[in-house]
Amino acid sequence: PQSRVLNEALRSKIMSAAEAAALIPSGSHVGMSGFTGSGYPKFVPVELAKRIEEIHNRGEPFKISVWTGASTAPELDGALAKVDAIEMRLPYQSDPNCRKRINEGTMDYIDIHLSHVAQYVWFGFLGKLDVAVIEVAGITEDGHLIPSSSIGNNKTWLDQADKIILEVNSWQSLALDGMHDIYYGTERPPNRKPIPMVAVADRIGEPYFRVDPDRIVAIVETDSSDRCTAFSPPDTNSQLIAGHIIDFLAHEVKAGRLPANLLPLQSGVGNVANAVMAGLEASHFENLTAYTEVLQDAMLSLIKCGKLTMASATAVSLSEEATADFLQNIDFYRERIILRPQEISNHPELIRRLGVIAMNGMIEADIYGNVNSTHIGGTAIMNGIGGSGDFARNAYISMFMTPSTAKNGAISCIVPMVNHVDHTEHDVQVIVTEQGLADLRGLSPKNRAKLVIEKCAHPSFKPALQEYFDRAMHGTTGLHTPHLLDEAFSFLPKWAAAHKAD
Ligand code: 0RQ
Repeated sequence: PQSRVLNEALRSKIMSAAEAAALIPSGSHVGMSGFTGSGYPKFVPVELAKRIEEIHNRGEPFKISVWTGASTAPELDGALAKVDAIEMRLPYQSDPNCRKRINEGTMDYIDIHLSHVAQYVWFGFLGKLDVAVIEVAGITEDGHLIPSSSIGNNKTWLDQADKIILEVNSWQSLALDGMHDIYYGTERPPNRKPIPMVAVADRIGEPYFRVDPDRIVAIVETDSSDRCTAFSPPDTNSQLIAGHIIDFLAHEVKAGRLPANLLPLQSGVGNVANAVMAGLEASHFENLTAYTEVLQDAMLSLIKCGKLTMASATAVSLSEEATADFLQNIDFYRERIILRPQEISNHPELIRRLGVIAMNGMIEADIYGNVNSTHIGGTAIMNGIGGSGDFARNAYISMFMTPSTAKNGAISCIVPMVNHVDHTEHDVQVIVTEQGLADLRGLSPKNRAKLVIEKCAHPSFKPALQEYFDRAMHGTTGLHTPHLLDEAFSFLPKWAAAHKAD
């Protein structure tokens, strides 16, 4: 196949993945591409893991810090975590090997709002970025980079890194060209200007990444598919959650608080979020738009059937089946999808201005509306906050959803007090489980508690939660947010026992 490195001068930098991996020294901060299993480098991290394992086998230390857009795949997080190559990881992961290392204490992890990452690097808060390893779909004759299936923090990594390694992946469609919108107008305070976007469809940037050719130290040609994780078909609980959300949205339209075609939708990661989008396809809503970070299968299907007219995201993260459809009909989708840097897809200014309706998954919520999206048992990380906080705090309406129980009904996902807080009661307006939907807007803490217990708790935990709340009403001095602090984390024996069993 013909090389996708069209720039003459850059061709001389083509080398093998092993040669490129050898250019990454121990102790480096390495910014890699990748967002929710798409657009991550697929060869260099694997070769780097091999090299690090050999070095470890000789008894010598070698670790790097890995910064990305969001989660990646077995070839990146998996390969490096397995050989204990990561000193520090940020800002999001969902890999089983990474998770294990973090929870056993052999890898450090900083869980950061996804919109903050790029600016933290520009501010110098995270130290110097030494190396960037970025997957692209091609290099143009004049040396510009055609982004691949995710953008994430790539613009910042390319601008900031001392050394740049590019993976040019011919699996990625060259017809992606034109789908991206890279905004180069972000400045540091005090020189920041308003971001000139007032509608989801606005293009405010350029189709390509600019890059300083002198800092490119290696180009590796690859041909390998994205992670393409399959979604499970919506189960009963997800369908019920979707149903409650759709009824709520219809009610908001009737009440005059939302236009008939709603406002731009944001949908989080995972099966439940995907099911809600699938539910919208069967609903009466039309002319919808999305301002989100990840475009999953059900959203693609909403575009295909014409219900979703425009979607902005930072990554397309599709199953194999949906990927085939995406690639086959890419000219159609290119007119309807814009991929942006994550600092723009998740920007508080834009989320607030556009009036985004945010829908994110959670691990648990408490009766007062605080949400835990990241921790199991208060101490172990699951994935990370991702973009949920960027959207929740700035949304027009912010919803969190979960089945009412986990682990085959042993654990209640509605608890007296969350054992880790990601989204405070101030950022959470609607809580949804398969049992029902609690609209917490305009309610005091005590009225929120009554509604969350009534609408969202599973019947097998409802009496215990109600009893906790009733006793708290008489057992504390502060009746603004009544709690029994010595019982708040362990009042349900089943819940406590199941956590211990984990
Ligand atoms: O674990 O598979 O081992 O049983 O948590 O739970 O029900 O499969 O839910 O896939 O929707 O994920 C919050 C993790 C939900 C996700 C979270 C266990 C449960 C299972 C997953 P098992 P489900 P989902 C934009 C938005 C943060 C990032 C975000 C997430 C596993 O939505 O990572 O929102 N969100 N980003 O058994 C013990 C409980 C539990 C529990 C669930 N109460 N106690 N275990 N589980 N509840 C996208 C990006 O930022 C990229």
